[in-house]
Amino acid sequence: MNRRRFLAVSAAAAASLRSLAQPTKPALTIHADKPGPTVPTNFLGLSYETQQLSDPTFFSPRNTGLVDQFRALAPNGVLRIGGNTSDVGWWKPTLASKQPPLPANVTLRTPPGEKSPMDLSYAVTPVAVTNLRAFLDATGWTCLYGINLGSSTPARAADEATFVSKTLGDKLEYFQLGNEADGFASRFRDKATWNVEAYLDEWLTAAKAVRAAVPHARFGMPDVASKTSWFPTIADKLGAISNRPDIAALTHHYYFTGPPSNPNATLDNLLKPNPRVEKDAALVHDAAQKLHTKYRMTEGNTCYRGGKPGMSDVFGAALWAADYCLQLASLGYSGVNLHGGDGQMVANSLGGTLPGDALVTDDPATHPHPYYTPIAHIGPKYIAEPVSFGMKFANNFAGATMHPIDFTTTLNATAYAATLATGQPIVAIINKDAAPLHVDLSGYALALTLSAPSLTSTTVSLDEPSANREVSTVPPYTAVLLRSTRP
Ligand code: BDP
Repeated sequence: MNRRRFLAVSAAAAASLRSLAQPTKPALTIHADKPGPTVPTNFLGLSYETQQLSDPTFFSPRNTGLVDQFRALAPNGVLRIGGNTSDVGWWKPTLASKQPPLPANVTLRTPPGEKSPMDLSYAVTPVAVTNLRAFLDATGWTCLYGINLGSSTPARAADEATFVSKTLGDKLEYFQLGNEADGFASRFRDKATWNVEAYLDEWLTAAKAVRAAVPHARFGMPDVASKTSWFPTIADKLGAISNRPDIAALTHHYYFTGPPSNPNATLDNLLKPNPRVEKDAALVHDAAQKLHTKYRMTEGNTCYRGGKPGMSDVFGAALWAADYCLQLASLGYSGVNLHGGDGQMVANSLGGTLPGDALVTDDPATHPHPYYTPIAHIGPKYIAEPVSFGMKFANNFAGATMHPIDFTTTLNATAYAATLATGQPIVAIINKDAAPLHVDLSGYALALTLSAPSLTSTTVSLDEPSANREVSTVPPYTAVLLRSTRP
């Protein structure tokens, strides 16, 4: 079965889920004879601001609390380094190096209420990259490395790429040049002339400079914030260039909603079926096919501008993350990176503040910063936040081959089916409804339950059952993983 057909079947399954012709009994049919996409073993990832590298002790094997959390989340995930701060960092190859002036193509703008982007600039040093390599070795993870395109030059990008490539070696999956270039007109470029063609010109010049210095360099691009409408043009224009730089993946971002003050940023909306996900998937899938490459969701989360307290940092976000990651897997994505990190770094990516702080009624210091981060840094400790439990649940599909399903229920629930590399069939059922979901799936036993005392709970459980048992009911607001008991 080709991917297009798989997407069509998935879309049909989603449509039937919302169907008004509601049957009395939910029905789940797994098309086990139809292999869909295989989920890469390094499907799961995290996204951090490049500015984390301004502190070389952060991504370091000595930062054992962080190392432990990465390892607990996934044995071989992908750390994406980028975000808004990647376009204001500068490469400082030696202690004596001075910050270079802004290149002539930059029209600096400061979004209202923010600090000027260049007031937030910082240096990336060789020691930070060397420590990053050791951190990747300690965690078993690899890296997508973001380099400044917004306020730098191709020659500087090539210099940094040379050191990064040499130092990270096979821990480097690929480079990304520029973060969310579809938004450059609000900070770095002339509004009148900035568009997908202008971006491609600049990107190609920088990517070719990097390739001249690092001949085997590979790239993820365009890393757009929201203009997935750029994909058809990118596929056409790059497709016509025979010696184009090696594109390892087409990449885009996705935040469910934002900013935190948006009244639509609610748990109720977060958990509803979301047609945007399939729309973006169809665009990136078609473009990737034309360029014979993969596609990855390299940065996203529940609510942009740092997340929303009470939505991004509670159990509802865990159910969202489990469902979203598995939906992307079923749609053929090669991976997903949810954004987070240290509060100050994400605040800097937003001009200096986290607007979610204004919505907190108790001491903001007791909350994770940013509010959506999968791994929080509170005091000296690194803490697994609800969203990371949903990711971990989804990661049980790493290495598996997805199957199309027909799932019909009157409730707000989703299901995903796959065959593990070992040949064992698995099914995830995510009940996002306030009512219990009755299931009739003989030959499957409970393997894992993702649950919490309530949707707004800040503590989450991911439990293995003590005894082998079939499941006839998925409780309200609960996700279960089932494994086939048939040999
Ligand atoms: C994205 C930026 C990232 C921000 C995030 C946010 O790439 O740097 O931290 O939004 O708004 O657009 O939370």
